[in-house]
Amino acid sequence: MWYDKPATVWNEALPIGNGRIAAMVFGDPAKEKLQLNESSFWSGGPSRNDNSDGLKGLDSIRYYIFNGNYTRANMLSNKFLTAKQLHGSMFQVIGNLNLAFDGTENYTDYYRELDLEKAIFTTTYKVGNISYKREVFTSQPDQVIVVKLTSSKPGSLSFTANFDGELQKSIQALDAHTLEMTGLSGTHEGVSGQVKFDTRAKIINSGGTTAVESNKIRVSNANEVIILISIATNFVDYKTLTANEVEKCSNYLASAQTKPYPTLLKSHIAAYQKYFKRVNFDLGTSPAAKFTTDARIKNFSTTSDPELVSMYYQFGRYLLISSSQPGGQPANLQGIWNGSNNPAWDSKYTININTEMNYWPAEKCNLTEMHEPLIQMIKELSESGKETAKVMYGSNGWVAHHNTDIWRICGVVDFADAGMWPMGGAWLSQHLWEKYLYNGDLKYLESVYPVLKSACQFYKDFLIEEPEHKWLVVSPSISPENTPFGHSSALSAGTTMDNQLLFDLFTKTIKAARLLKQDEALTADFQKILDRLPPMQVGRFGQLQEWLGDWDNPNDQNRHVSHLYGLYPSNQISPYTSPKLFDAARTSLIHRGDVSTGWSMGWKVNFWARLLDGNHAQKLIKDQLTLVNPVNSRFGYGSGGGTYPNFFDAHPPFQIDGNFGCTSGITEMLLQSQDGAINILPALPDDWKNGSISGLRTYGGFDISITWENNQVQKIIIISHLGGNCRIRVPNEIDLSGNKKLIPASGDNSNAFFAQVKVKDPLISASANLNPVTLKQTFLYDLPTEIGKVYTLIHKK
Ligand code: FUC
Repeated sequence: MWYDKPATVWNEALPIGNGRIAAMVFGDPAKEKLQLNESSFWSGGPSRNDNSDGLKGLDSIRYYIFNGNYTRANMLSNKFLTAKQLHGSMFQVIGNLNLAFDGTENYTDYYRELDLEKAIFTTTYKVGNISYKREVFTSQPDQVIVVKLTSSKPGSLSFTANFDGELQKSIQALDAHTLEMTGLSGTHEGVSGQVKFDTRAKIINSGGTTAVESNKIRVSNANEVIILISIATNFVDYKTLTANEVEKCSNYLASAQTKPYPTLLKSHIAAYQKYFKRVNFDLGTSPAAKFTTDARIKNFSTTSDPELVSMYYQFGRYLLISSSQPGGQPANLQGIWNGSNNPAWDSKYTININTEMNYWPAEKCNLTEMHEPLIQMIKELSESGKETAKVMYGSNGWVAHHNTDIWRICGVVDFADAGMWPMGGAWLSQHLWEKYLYNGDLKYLESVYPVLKSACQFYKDFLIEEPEHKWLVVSPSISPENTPFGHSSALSAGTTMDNQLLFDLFTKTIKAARLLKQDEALTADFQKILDRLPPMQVGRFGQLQEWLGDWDNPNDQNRHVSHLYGLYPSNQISPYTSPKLFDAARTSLIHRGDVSTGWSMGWKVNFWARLLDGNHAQKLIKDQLTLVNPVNSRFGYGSGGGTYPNFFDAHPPFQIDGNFGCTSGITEMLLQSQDGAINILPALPDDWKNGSISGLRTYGGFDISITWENNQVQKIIIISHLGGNCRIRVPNEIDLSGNKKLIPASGDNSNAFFAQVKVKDPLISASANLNPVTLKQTFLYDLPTEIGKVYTLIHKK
């Protein structure tokens, strides 16, 4: 990624981070700015938001929903269920480190880049005939941000360094080499800010002098300067703020400053590349690639620039490695990069799609370690949400609604039509099982099983019988942030997504219990619940119904496509085992349209990949890679989504889920493993004629590398980490290398990680016209594998 101008606004600056600390770097020759974040710096402090009046209203709300008085149900939900005071805290800003350079106004030969292979920001420029260079990276092993300033002529580095920040309490120069800023997070919704931070910049110069100028440091005539930035807070965990931020901050610095720059650099690159290098992706290049990244985004819809897709894909992996590291906080709505103390949607965790989307690439893009902070957050929510379940609904188990934050709030936020969705825990819990399908690790499964079980226990108590079919349904609830056609409120019972989520939750929990040989009697109860969930329904327009009633409007272009959760990320809808649902899902998606908010388009790339339509998936990538004015940060809920010059996804405003969603979708176009086999190039667009991708991970622990030419698979390399049958579906016939024959697949796949789900047959409206599902020819093979062995498959001669 490179540019020929410095960033003038935030959406042009480039992100670096190590999962805990991060910066947006602007690269202005005269006035460098590093806008700093730390992942635990949130407003307020440990707090809860359960409305304890819940039980006073629950029965009436349910009564009004079943009797079609949605207005009344909505009013009572807001009164008895919505949080009274706390709607979530805000992820906030540490401040800026500013470097003002002397005599740099008239520079030439400007260049700015973010090297995704090494996770290093670099800018170079000339003043007169002196060349200057700045390199910036965030070290994970050393927990500091490192800046290196060099120039071609000794003695030509002169600048002033200072900190500023809206939430600062003190700024001072501790000595002629060390700046310090301390601060406290903001008070929000009546909870006083309790997160304290300490940040320090250590300026190490060779040649020249340094001096304190009030609370700044002045560097004069240096040959080379290294600046180490350390940040720490008093955060220990979501209940505890007792760490000593000053000690932590100075310890990181003390340890880093004992190491020479090349050592810091080397360990940074090694730690980053351990993850990044697992996947290589090549779609070829084109003349379009010689332009700056912002120009390429601008030209993308009118030129052929396949390399921009592979770069955007790797940028998604870069962002996940940089914003989500074991032991830290999960990536929030903006990952870890936020420049405002009152950010959009508080930059918190929206768990009715956005947080889950952040982690869609984790396993399949071979970044399983990056998934860990989310798994940890789910464990914490299961503790916090247990009290919510008791206090609000008198139920066992745990529940979370549509948002959470660093304090792991689980109540209903905002207002009922958005927040009254007791399914956040059910969706997040899918990640617990999903991870197991990739790693096959029973010890891991055992560690998360109590969370799955407790999630089921909540619904065991909370589900009620719906009067018409006697199905068990969730009520009150919504289909995230969408209102049925003609209804006065979004509130309803038994929405399609809720039913699909519960189908998955109970199915997976029962499977886990069996594998772990636990809870036989309880899982028998769970099975009875499973049997009484509503089936999916196909409505009068041939669409997959979003609600229990046939209330969809074919002109509804809401950004959420919640009822297609069953298509992606779940695997309840398959062209092979449920073609009618497959067709109905496609009809629903066509009704929803393409262009939307950033994350919605990212989701649709995954949908079209699952619908095996590579050209339509590519169309959505084009829609998403539409350049959005970096100054435009106003909320948009319809069209207007796209990509900022710095490759960040524009909802608008910036929201990182779109980046991760699209990275996931591109993977789904090339490789899928949810439908009984490993499907190679299931949705390859006609345009991506030649290419290769290596190191992707599938269910059952296989690493897959694919090379294709003229849209045909040439070579597949499979590394088997768990052994077992490897069933593969390919668009053309293949053989084992060394002239060995592959066996055509027969019967069910013996590999349990690939077991297909059996959903109930859908109910289909008498007015629905379904379209036939025609599929391209594919070839299906079985390859028995052994742990640790590598297998090479090649195009059949
Ligand atoms: C949900 C979405 C919005 C936005 C917000 C953070 O409310 O409906 O589009 O992504 O989360």
